[in-house]
Amino acid sequence: MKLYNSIGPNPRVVNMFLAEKGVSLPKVEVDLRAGENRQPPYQAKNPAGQTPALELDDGVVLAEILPICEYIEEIHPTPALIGSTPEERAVARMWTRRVDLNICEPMANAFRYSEGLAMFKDRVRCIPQAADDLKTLVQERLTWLDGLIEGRDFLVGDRFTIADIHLFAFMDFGRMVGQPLNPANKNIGAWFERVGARPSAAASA
Ligand SMILES: N[C@@H](CCC(=O)N[C@@H](CS)C(=O)NCC(=O)O)C(=O)O
Repeated sequence: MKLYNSIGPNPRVVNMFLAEKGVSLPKVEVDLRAGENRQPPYQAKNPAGQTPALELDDGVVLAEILPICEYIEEIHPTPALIGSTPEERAVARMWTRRVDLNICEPMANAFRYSEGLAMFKDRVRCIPQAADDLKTLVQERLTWLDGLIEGRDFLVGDRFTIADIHLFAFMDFGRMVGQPLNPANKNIGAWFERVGARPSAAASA
């Protein structure tokens, strides 16, 4: 098994997930800036032309970070980062989907359409005029989340999960590329510090 890895928040999610599991995998570095991911032979492995991808020993290639993490959780169930019961897993998946759809995806698109435009304009359809609205939408959703996590250590109560990893990796990226944390969101600020202090955050940076 090997991980096609690169810079960027998506590979970081998988790397942080692996670090929390105490699992290390052979890695092949893909040069995103040079566009290696958008050409053969990498594109034959992941037709979406994105990283990361996990190649299994039988040659099957998994792309998309959430299925990759689900697979890792199944073969390395402890510590559970999705859950140990059907209910725990469903709750973690619910929060992961909330942060993905409401925050991570619009944040990534806002980056592609603004600070990342020079890199992305010839790769994907870019909508520069949407960038500011997407950034505002992300901040609105983070403020919504700030209220929801009042009194909690992590997104799913006192349990550290994939939802925390997903949101942390994107927010840590966003703050470096024109989407800073809003200091008024005190709960999110404290949560960000708490997750950032985990050894897996440094190990995956
Ligand atoms: N939905 C994909 C997103 C993957 C993605 O956007 N990866 C970025 C790196 S963070 C990438 O490959 N960017 C370069 C490009 O799209 O050319 C996933 O879940 O893995």
